[in-house]
Amino acid sequence: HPEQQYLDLMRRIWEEGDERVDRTGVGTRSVFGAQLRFDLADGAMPLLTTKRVYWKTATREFLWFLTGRTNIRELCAQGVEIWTDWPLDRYRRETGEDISRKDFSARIVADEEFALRWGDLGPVYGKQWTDWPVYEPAGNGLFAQRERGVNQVADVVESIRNNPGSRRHIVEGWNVAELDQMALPPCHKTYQFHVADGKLSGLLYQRSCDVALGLPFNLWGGALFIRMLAQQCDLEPGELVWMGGDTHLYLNHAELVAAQLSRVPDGSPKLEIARRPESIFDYRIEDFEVTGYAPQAHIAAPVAV
Ligand code: UFP
Repeated sequence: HPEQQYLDLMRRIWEEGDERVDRTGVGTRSVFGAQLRFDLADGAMPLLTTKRVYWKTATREFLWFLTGRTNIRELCAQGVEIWTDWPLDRYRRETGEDISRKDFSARIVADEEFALRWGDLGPVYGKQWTDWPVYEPAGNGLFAQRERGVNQVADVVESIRNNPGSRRHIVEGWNVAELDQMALPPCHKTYQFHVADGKLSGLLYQRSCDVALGLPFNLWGGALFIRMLAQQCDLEPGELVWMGGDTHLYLNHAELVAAQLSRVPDGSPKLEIARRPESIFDYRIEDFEVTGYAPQAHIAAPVAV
């Protein structure tokens, strides 16, 4: 079963990983450099069956990236709270107010001004993917920012369509000059695409990976990106190649690891895309349907912020 690769990676990290102090103070076991490969033929997706993964939440997040937005307001309005902890943390630090996450999220949705002030994550994925800033000489020895930046996603659609043999089909999140303005520097930082034999494959390079909580989402996102691009470019989906840099398990995920490693993968969930939208930016959540997904129970575990 393809999911066995994920479980083997989890076991290897837990049993052989180096124990390290990390930014969050929680501590991890970690290996450096890892690879997973998933065949996406016939609608197959790397959607874990040994625990329930909220693929719709991951899809909503992905569609939000494509809007270019970086404020959590649109996510909170859809009940997606995966980014809420970062702005919440900052709000509590700067105001000293001990607001609950639920109340904070509700206020972000209800109050646009509040959202503008407190809900923005800085120039994270969506901004870099669709509007990477460009500076041009302004004629006076100075540089001015061009009104529109580079839309890497639109460009990659064009390059896959018009120049499939290119080795430069890349979408990059790691804008060195803006890292310090981001709530979290990109984890799934580089996507590269490759066309061969009528099939579109994608490689995702993730510099830092929480294998228990992040990776199930990131695999879904990587495969979803390939599926949408393949549909837009009239190609069949090929393979998702995932590569991890610092690939780790948090020490407080022991119960999740034990539970998940005792389970056996079963079934092969498939993703159907109901409609072919006008462009890569026109997908809606209703367009995505997963069939054959009967996962084992969700396993909760604490997120390290
Ligand atoms: N992380 C992921 N995937 C993501 C994401 C975060 O695994 O999509 F946004 C995890 C990796 C790491 C932490 O445990 O979040 C980021 O911390 P750092 O920036 O210190 O690597």
